[in-house]
Amino acid sequence: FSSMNLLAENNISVKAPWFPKHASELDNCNHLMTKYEPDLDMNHPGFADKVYRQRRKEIAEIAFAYKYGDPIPYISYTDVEVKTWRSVFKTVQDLAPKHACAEYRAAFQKLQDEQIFVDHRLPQLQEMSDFLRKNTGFSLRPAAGLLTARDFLASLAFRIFQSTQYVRHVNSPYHTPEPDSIHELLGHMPLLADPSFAQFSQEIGLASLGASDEEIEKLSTVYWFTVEFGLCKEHGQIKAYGAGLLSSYGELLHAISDKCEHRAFEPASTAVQPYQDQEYQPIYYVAESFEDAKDKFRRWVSTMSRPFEVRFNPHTERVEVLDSV
Ligand code: NLE
Ligand code: FE2
Repeated sequence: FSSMNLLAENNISVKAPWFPKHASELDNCNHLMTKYEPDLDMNHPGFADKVYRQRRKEIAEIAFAYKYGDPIPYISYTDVEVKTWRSVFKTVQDLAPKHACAEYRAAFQKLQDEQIFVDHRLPQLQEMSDFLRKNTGFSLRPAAGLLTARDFLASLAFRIFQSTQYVRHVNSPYHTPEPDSIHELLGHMPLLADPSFAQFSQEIGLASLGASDEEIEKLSTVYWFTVEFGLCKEHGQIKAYGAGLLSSYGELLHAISDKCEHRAFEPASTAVQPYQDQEYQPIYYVAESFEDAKDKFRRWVSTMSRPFEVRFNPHTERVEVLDSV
């Protein structure tokens, strides 16, 4: 970095949108999208269920009150919530050996060995956070719901994953359009424990810091088609690594069927592919491997217009901004 200088905090030559420089500043990155809320959306399976809506409020309050450094509050899940967990957990246990990528299968096994993944209770976010920290340095903070792309991606730069803590409605266990703790736990957590995948996730996050709205849109689209709905090759076969597939029995089977289109992952074209988040995806992108996805992603990110570079210092949990011109 000899040709680069640390930028002063108020350097006027850089007109980038505000972004967090330290993990504690993620306390300001919790803006929600108002989509699919059980209170607002008549099609939400919880819309007519007062008890469910009250429960969602209670758990959301925990996330709103959370501050950097706090232990993640323990949730005592109800019998209905545990029943929902168990039915999804069983389908993943059945399908993952055949259809999930090797990195997922390995971490899933580890989580079972450590008794974090068992069918009779939901893992707590704090124990999951401890598990991730040991494996890849990722950790969790509770989120009240679907966050804006800018806030969500920023946290990844710090190897922090903002995770919901409420459970989907018992009437729709096998697919939900909104994130919930079952999606986070079964979909995201195993891969965040894989070093190569963790690195890829953090790189998307770092690329998002101070990016323009247009670039955020592209990065979140790449995130959507990789981290959420990605497929990859393994010994000539197509396997799932996307969290939205691994937490949804319905969509996983759809994604590997001939009812959808498979395209090769190319960041430049993937980034501009429109998508919807209500129903199963009609198009999935297939990566050769995480290593290959990272290489392609790095090459593509280097064509972005941001006039500075960032690097994460894990000792201080601080993002350092480097002038690259
Ligand atoms: N469709 C996923 C599931 O049912 O688990 C959730 C996707 C969240 C983006
Ligand atoms: Fe997700």
